[in-house]
Formats: sequence, C-alpha cells, structure tokens
Amino acid sequence: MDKGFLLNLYETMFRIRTFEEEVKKQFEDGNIPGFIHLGSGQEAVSAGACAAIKKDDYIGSTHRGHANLMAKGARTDRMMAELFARETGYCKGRGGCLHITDMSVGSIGANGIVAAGIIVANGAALSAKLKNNKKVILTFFGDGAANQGKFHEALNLASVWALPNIFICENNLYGEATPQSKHMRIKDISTRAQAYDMPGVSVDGQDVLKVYDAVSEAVKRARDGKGPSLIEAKTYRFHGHHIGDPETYRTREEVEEWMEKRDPVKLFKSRLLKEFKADNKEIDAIEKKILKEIEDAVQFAAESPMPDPAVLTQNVYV
Ligand SMILES: Cc1ncc(C[n+]2csc(CCOP(=O)(O)OP(=O)(O)O)c2C)c(N)n1
Ligand SMILES: [Mg+2]
Repeated sequence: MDKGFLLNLYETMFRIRTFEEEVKKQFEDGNIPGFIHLGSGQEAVSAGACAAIKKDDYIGSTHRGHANLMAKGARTDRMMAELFARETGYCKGRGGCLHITDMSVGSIGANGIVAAGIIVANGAALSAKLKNNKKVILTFFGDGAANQGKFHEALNLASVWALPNIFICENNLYGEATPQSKHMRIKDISTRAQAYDMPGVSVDGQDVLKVYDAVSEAVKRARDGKGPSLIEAKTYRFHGHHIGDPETYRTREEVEEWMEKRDPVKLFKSRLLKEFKADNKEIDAIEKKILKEIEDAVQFAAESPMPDPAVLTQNVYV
C-alpha cells in the first residue's frame, strides 16, 4: 500500500482523537454548552470508511458524528466553533454536537433521533441513482439504532430499489447504558443483511485497514449498480455515552483493557512503524501539525462572536 495513503489514514485518526479529547477538556472547563457524545476509540471506523469514497460522495451521520465529519474532510476550526455555539460554527452555533453538519464535504447531516438518519440517507442514495451520477453514501449508525424499525425499513427499501447506500453499523457494544447482549439475541448485526438479500460482513472496527477493505468492496458494488451492503464494525467508545455519564453499566477494567490493548490509533501507529517502515520523524511531524491545528481551532472558536440574540431564530426551522 502507498505510504502517503497510510500516513493520511493515521493523520485522520490522530486528528479525530486530538479533537475529541480537546472537546472533553473544553466542555469540562465550561466552554461548551449542551450534550457532547465523543467518538474516541472509534476513529478507525470513520477513517477507514471515508478513505474508501470520493470527495463528492455522501455520508449520513449520528449523534456521535464528529469523527464521521472529520474523516469526510470537515474543518476542525468551524467544528469547534459550532460546539462553542458561535456564529462562525458550521450551523452558526444552532446545531451543536448532535446536528453538526457540513454539506460542502458531502455530509447530509447528523441526527439526534436514533436511526432517523438511516432513512434520510436512502433519499441521498435515491437521488444518486436517479441522476445516475455514480455517487454513493456511507450511512453510519449504532448498534442500538439497528433495533429501530427505521433501520429495517431503510434496508428493505434500499435492497428493493438497489440503492447505492452502504450501511455502516458502529457497534460499540452499548446503546446508551444497555449492553448488546441485553438488547438483541444475535452477536453479529451483519447477519441482519440476510433478511434483505444484501451482503453483510462484520469487521474489526479497531483495524483501519480492515474497515477500508470491507467498505471499498461495498462501494465498488454500489457504484456498479448492484445495490446496498451492511458492514458491522466492532468497536468501543472510550468515554461515557455523553460527557458526564457516570458509566455504572460497565467496569473500569473493561474500559482500561480496550484502551490499553485495542486503541485503534496506537495500534495503527505501531503497524506503520514496524510493518510499513514509516519513519518516526514522519509521524512526529503529523502529530505536531494536528496538535497545532486543534490549538488554533480552540482559539478560533473562543475568539468568535456568539450569535446575536436578535437573529437567533434565523437558520432554524421553528
Ligand atoms: C428515537 C430515539 N430514542 C432514544 C433516544 C435517546 N438516545 C440517544 S443516543 C441513544 C443510544 C444509541 O445507541 P447506539 O445506536 O448504539 O449509538 P451510540 O450512542 O452507542 O453511538 C439513545 C437511546 C433518541 N435520541 N432517539
Ligand atoms: Mg452503541
């Protein structure tokens, strides 16, 4: 594999991790209002998946969508400003964590309603099919969302109409406080693909190259007009459901084990150095660049104006 491509994957994952950890700090310092759902630990899913599509393809996202958006190429300064509820944010400070979106990079939206984005994504896929422009959409959602009626309706319709929609389940083993074993009988969510006659695979979501390979295959199929696929990426969120979650439903040991042994950023960094012969200096340069980018993003957000109360109801539906 091309080393530049691999280093780019690392850069994306390191950007997501650094951004998310900084958001946690800024929230705890009182600079960010509302609720924040972090994606630390799940970086390889977004990075690997979005590396398999083109700039003008689409993504559909969730309440835990910062990583999806960054992997698709959104700017971290405008994202940070959105979380700070500033006028310079992507949604002029009206959207925040749950609705942060940048249509210019092909994101059709995050969504605070669990699984609602899956239905909306079929619309984007249908438009691509009707226009025959060969675009595809990656639709991200969680394990909890896979129990919603909307998930089943969307997969069925996408299958019947052979829509170019690649359904990506970020299975982080919990739907809020409920472990997977208590909210479904099956182990592999990908088996649900059988009901809709589409390919379904489960991959290690902590391995960015495994995610990239699986999504690339599904993308090829979708572009060839053969319809949707379901990919389940098994992953883990390092922090609570939202910042401030007391996490009474899982043990500290479990979290620490994932952080120690299954950290996708650390795992890929060590592979880059050993297996792909990357240079320590190349990696250091990437990390330095990203640390500065995120520092600048915080400064941009902090110095940006709050929305003027007189225009607060502009750019919202109601
Ligand atoms: C329709 C609906 N039901 C309940 C909620 C409250 N809620 C927000 S996130 C969440 C859990 C979603 O779990 P999952 O789909 O696994 O995503 P994760 O948070 O693990 O990324 C719930 C129940 C909601 N926002 N929308
Ligand atoms: Mg989940």
